[in-house]
Amino acid sequence: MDNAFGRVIDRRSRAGYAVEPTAIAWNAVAFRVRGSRDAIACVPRAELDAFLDGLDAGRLDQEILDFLGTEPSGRVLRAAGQTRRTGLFDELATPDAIVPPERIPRRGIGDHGGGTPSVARRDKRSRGPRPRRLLLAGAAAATVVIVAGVIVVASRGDDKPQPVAVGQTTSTTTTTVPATTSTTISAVKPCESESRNVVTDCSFESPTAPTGSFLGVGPGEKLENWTVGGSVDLVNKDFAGGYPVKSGVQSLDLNHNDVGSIAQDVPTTAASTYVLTFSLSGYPAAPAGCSATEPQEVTVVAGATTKTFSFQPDDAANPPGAQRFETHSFTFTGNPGATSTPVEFDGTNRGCAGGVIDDVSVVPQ
Ligand SMILES: [Ca+2]
Repeated sequence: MDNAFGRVIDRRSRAGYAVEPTAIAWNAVAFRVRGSRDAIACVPRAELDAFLDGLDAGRLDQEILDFLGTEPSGRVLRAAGQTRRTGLFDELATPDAIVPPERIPRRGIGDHGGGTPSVARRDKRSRGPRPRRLLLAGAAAATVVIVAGVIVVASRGDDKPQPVAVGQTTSTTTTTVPATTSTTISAVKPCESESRNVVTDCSFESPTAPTGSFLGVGPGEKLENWTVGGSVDLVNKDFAGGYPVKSGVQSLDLNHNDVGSIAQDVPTTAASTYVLTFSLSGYPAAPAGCSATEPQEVTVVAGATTKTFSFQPDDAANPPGAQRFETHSFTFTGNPGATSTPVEFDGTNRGCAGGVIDDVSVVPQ
């Protein structure tokens, strides 16, 4: 990717230290700095390009190496209020510490690393030693490109929640696929190999979530051709030791920290019949480490047709994310008098996890 977000994702190795993102929010990015010791560099969105340019050009080397050369002194990044200027910290309290509170109405996936207790420990009024500020020449002129959304990335090794269920299904076709693990995920994306498929970004492979983690995308933001409502997560197949992904390396969880939805207009011929197909899975609630609910339900709207689907995860799966996918299909009619029809997926589970979908296709019947 050629935007700031793509630049953020890259791991950067410098002489004596390396930098990689550990948490990305719409307002700021927290980078893990690994050298003679670990540290955190927090960069507000408007200073991202200047920070990365300075990093790549070596202008920040001395300052960062000096910081790594000092003993940790309790400079903990624990609240969004600390993200307004680029700074160096000794540690990051929780993955979502940099997210403004209005973006986290309840515990979200980004919290997994710390679990509820650590979230409880997060106290925005806490005051510790001030962070070391990094001097960024030209920061004010830096861009505002952003990222494909209000993004929240969890750090590696986080847990992930989810649930699911037993439920009535109104699909006209339901196929149960054997349990999928990260080692058996298909590299072939069926939705992409179907040349008649009119859905763009059908396998949720872009933008790229960090390996072993996920990206949260916020309300009103675009996910390639999908428009996001609420908040959702693009999740890598290796998250939490293995996460439900049908094909490629990512799937979409219709809940980041509350219900989320995605929608796109697909080109259709008026009054023609189309078949919408997608695969549904979910993460069991118990190991989620957050307020996940079961079963997981997803409502799909295509033109004038609305269907609700439910998924019951295997609570005994090991790892918990080794879940099957169930493939559902139903028919709908292209918008009369129009050349496109809106297709929307709505997660309805509250808490911090929802239905997991992958491989969406819409083809003429
Ligand atoms: Ca995929």
